[in-house]
Amino acid sequence: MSLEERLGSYVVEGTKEGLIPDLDEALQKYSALEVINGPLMAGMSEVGRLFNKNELIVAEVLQSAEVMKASVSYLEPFMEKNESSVKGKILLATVKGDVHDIGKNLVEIILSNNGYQIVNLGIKVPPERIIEAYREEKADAIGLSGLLVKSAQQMVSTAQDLRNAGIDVPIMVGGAALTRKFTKTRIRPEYNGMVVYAKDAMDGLDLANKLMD
Ligand code: B1M
Repeated sequence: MSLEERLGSYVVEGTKEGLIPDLDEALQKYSALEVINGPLMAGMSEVGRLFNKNELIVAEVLQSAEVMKASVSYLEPFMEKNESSVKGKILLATVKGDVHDIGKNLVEIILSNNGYQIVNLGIKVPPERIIEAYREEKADAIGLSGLLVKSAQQMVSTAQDLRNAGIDVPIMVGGAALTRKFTKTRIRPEYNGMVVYAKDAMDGLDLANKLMD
């Protein structure tokens, strides 16, 4: 198996045996983010495909998620850092009803390595908690993540609740359940401030830089 195939297979198999030496080898060829977005994400996509076909059970997907998380935290110190000044404070949350947090945590790493102060509210975060945190933290923007189809709808109601609470700072949304079109046609009309869709963590950084300019 090639190095790239091995890295994907650690995620698919949910095993960490041999992972670290292979991550070290990968860092000789690729940047930390390329390793995540390339072979590790390919492994995660395969996990999603197998899970869909009932060839993996939730417990196995959890093991895969553990390998992905361990890899991201091993790679984090190797990621580019640009900490010249604090560019803004962003609240991040996986929306109510959704436990998926690997993507959101990757967004946190990328943004905090690039000058943003992040308040990570965790998973299954109800709108009331986001509103409370916004008031406590006086954040410049709010980031919502969600991977389930029902999470896309949850983002619509979260945007409504934020609007009804008088909040209008920019909202950035992301996660596999969403599309640019859904964001534009379903979330944006429900909010008084700007709503932007990020397809991945780097896109999220570009958008945050534009929003905070
Ligand atoms: Co779940 N799960 N899962 N799961 N899981 C999916 C999402 C699914 C597509 C799998 C499938 O069926 N093929 C499916 C959703 C179906 C649907 O609604 N359409 C699914 C399901 C059904 C479920 C359960 C219902 C299963 C069950 O219990 N029967 C259950 C739901 C529980 C709940 O939330 N209430 C469940 C549970 C789990 C685990 C706990 C086992 C585990 C999560 C562990 C964890 O996150 N701590 C898990 C996993 C790992 C997955 C898959 C396999 C991988 C997700 C992942 O981590 N990807 C996933 C299938 C898939 O996506 N291929 C699946 C890697 C991550 C880096 O990517 O999060 O997309 P992602 O983030 C990307 C971008 O989306 C973007 O940036 C990141 C990349 O740079 N991004 C943002 C994300 N958030 C952003 C926010 C931003 C900006 C960009 O700004 C704020």
